[in-house]
Amino acid sequence: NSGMNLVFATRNAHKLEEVKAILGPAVNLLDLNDVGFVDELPETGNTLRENAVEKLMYFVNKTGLAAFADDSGLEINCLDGKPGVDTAHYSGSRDAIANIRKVLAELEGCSNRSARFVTVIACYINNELRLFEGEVKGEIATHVSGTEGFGYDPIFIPEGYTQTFAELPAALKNSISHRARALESFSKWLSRTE
Ligand code: ITT
Repeated sequence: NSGMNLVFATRNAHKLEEVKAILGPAVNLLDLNDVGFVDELPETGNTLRENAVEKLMYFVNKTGLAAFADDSGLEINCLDGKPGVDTAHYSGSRDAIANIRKVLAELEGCSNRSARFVTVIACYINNELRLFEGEVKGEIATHVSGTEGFGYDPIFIPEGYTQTFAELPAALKNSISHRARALESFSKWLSRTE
């Protein structure tokens, strides 16, 4: 490969697995363990963009290494865009089942179940900070189905499909997801800068 080492600053093993599958061998991807980074990444912002930059720059300022971070969220129209920045711990914990239960309870009585997943990738390479975004529109199911993926995948039905991300094959999710779309722009930009 190109030999460019790039750290993915995340503690989420599912994200790491997806990003590895999507980027493939074009990028020499390292994770936080590979570089011995143990600090927690701060996320105190009010937007996904702020949080992506905050996580990334905390890592970059401490290590000086080229890196990127992913901040993602689920935005549900009938909940005015919630859970949004609170997606990871909407129920007060990071427990996916509890988070899903809270969303389903709040959506009782909503006839419009439309939503979107958003990913913001922030990267810092060659002293340059860049942001890339991706989204996938869809609907929140009325109940949980499937075992693939992670987080809210068992209740998210992407537009054009009838099954949730947790029922669809991982390779399909990785070709249409918010994360795939953001990584598509990111890797295009990468191939031009190398
Ligand atoms: P890092 O900050 O360490 O990367 P995190 O899990 O805290 O990991 P976020 O702050 O971006 O990441 O939280 C995003 C949450 O959104 C995540 O914990 C999941 O609950 C959910 N999420 C993100 N991407 C998802 C996906 O592809 N499918 C289902 N749920 C997803």
